[in-house]
Amino acid sequence: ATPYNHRAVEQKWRKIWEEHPVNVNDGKKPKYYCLDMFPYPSGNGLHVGHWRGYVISDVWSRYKMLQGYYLIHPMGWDAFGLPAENYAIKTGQHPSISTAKNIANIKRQINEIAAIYDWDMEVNTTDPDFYKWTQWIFVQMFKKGLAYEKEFPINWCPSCKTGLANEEVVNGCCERCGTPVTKKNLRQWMLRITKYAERLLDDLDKLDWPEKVKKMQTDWIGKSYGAEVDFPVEGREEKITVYTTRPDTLHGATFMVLAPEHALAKSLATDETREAVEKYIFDSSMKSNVDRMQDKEKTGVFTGSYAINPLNGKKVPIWLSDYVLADYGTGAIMCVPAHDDRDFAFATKFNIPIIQVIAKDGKEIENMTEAYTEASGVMINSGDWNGRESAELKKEAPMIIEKMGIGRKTVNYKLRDWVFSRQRYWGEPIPIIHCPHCGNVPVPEDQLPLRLPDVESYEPTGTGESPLAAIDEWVNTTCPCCGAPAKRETNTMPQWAGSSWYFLRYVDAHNDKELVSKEKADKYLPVDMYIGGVEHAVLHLLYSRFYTKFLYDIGVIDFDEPFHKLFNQGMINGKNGIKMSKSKGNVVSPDDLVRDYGCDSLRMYELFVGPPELDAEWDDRGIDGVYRFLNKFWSLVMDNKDKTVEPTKEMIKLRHRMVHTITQRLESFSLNTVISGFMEYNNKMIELAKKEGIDKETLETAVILLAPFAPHLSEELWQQLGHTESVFKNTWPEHDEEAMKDDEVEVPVQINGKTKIVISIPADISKEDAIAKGKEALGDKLTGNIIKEIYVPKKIINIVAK
Ligand code: ANZ
Ligand code: ZN
Repeated sequence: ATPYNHRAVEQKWRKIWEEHPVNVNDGKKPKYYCLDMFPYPSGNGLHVGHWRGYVISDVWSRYKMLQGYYLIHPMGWDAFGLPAENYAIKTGQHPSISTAKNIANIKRQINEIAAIYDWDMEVNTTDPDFYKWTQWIFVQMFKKGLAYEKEFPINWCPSCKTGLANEEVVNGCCERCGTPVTKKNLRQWMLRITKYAERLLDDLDKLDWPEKVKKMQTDWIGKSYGAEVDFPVEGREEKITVYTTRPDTLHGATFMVLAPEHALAKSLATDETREAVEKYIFDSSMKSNVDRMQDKEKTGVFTGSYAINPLNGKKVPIWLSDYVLADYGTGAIMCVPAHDDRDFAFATKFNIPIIQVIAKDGKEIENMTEAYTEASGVMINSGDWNGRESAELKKEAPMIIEKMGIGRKTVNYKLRDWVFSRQRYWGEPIPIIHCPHCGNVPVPEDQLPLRLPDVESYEPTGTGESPLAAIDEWVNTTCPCCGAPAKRETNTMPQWAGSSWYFLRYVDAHNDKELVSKEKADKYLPVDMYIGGVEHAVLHLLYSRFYTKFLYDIGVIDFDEPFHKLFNQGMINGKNGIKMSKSKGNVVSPDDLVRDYGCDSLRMYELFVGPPELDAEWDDRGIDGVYRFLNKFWSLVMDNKDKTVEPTKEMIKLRHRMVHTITQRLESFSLNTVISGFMEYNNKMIELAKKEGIDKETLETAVILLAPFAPHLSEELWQQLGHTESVFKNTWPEHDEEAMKDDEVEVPVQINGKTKIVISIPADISKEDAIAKGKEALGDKLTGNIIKEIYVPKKIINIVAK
């Protein structure tokens, strides 16, 4: 028969699919929306690691198609952002030109995967027809009071020369370039994501997401329950309010610490402390939050003032220290060194008394060497709270404090409002006009998109203004409200803006009246399965959920969670587990592998390298094994397709077992074992074909099962089996439990040729198992030394003994 020629087969079917798409919407099928995290079109193209996620999503998509769904499987480009802009700075080429080039190349590479993307749905975040709606959403948020301006010290990357959101700071460094982040006082646009904190937290319950990702979001939102307590300041009118999650320890508060930025910080200084206090405040202003939170030698300064513990009237010194953050809680804390690690370190360093208020194992510790941080044990040194359980009191104390009028019960979130402006060029202009009379006025909706103008120089100014600020004719405009001369906002949006809602646009990508029509949104949204890297567990996924909830609230869509199910694939690394990157010189390009082995082999090898949710190391040589499998399967089908073989029980059993195994592994996303399953069953089929032949239905079933994985080869073999329609017009095979069962046969068990008992055993049982069952049935009838054991398959078990 004709040998497998991957090039000819793949070329042939690409062409046929182009002319006759296999994923058609007949208006009757239910929809299934399978989404890939869309790529950033960088100049480096795709490597085999990028393929992995796209292959996984395509296999899943084709499987869903075979289950009878109309598939929504779009692709687009997340194309604003720093790399394109940095490239423009280096080469003087407009980012739109390099971006278009990169997109063309990556699109070519993506097409090599043979994923059934619907390119009619393609979006590009830098396309004015797209970012018109990114700006429109911003205007709606502005109108609802969710977008606001604020001047405050933000995270600043001195290398990228732009402000960053908290989410973009990783271990104190810029997420993009790794430069340590500093602080800069800048006027910013902010999005009030904190207003959605509660819903973002609660609704995680609705989602079929990996627990790990849910936990990361939960921690990021960081809800905590506690109390605010008002401490009077000695000799002053004002009180200082602290936030604590451990009001049970109130009797153990021996000092108080304020963030250096606290409104009262400066004024608490006395003549003796003023110089030191002011110096400390200035030094702290230069440090980033992350630096301040990291575990290191505590620093601080005594203000010279005292607060009064409202519970027991004790005087406590007020310090400033940068381990207290200005923008969390109230920016002031009561310090209980006996029960908090940071307070303990601080008190030890500055010789502040430590008072234990919770007994550990029923005792007061003699010389504390570390804080006892658990809320478990009996209260001591705590006035009339003595003897109570700390865990209980922790819950009850907020109410007690409230009743006493010295504080109140509160809830706090770690989540901060989202710093939404960037002082860079290559992003969506923020559609706001600053009018001296009317204040901030949004660009009227019928004037959107507000197009990004061309500039001569892309260089960030470093002054905290974007390069747009240098274009007078763009900046100077008139107020849409009163007509007075006014100025445009010159900051641009962060890269996350477009990716926060792009998945909604795909299903109505050409609509110039609405972001998405109600009709299409109802029919095709939300996303059923979202596939992408775990690195987006917080940023992108949190922002998308926020945008979706907002658009739900203003009636654009009628669901409030964007992604029902989420799958995170692991990374593919180069040899020795080193991340694939151009700079490391270990990038494997899919192009050569596709040429030498074919797309189908590479698709299957991408899955074969290991469990899809785990990182895997790439080794080109492994693809041979998959290639060999496809060749063997090809020959099996080609050699047997024209023989008329009546299906035997054996063949039927094998077919149902194969369907069962493959489906079960696919359903549980164990895609690597699906591939090894195919290899095993292929060998079994080959063996059977040699012995008694193989029936057509079994071959056909195997071809359908393989179709999501090796679509070209499956189409060809399906045709070779005599069909004229695409293999994807089939429905996914189902298995029958009964048919999977082994046949039982009755066999006599003999001792020295005399039948002692008759037992029932599986027809295809091994010799060893049959003998074992026979001996077991004989029990103590069997005596003497066993000389010989005989099993004539399906006929007789005979034990010869003396
Ligand atoms: C007294 C106390 C006693 C505390 C004790 C802890 C243990 P989470 O869970 O993170 O909300 N805190 C409050 N505001 C702070 C700020 N702006 N910067 C740094 N630390 C701050 O933790 C809240 C706890 O962290 C609060 O409870 C407070 O210290 C501290 F045995 O108050 B605690
Ligand atoms: Zn005006």
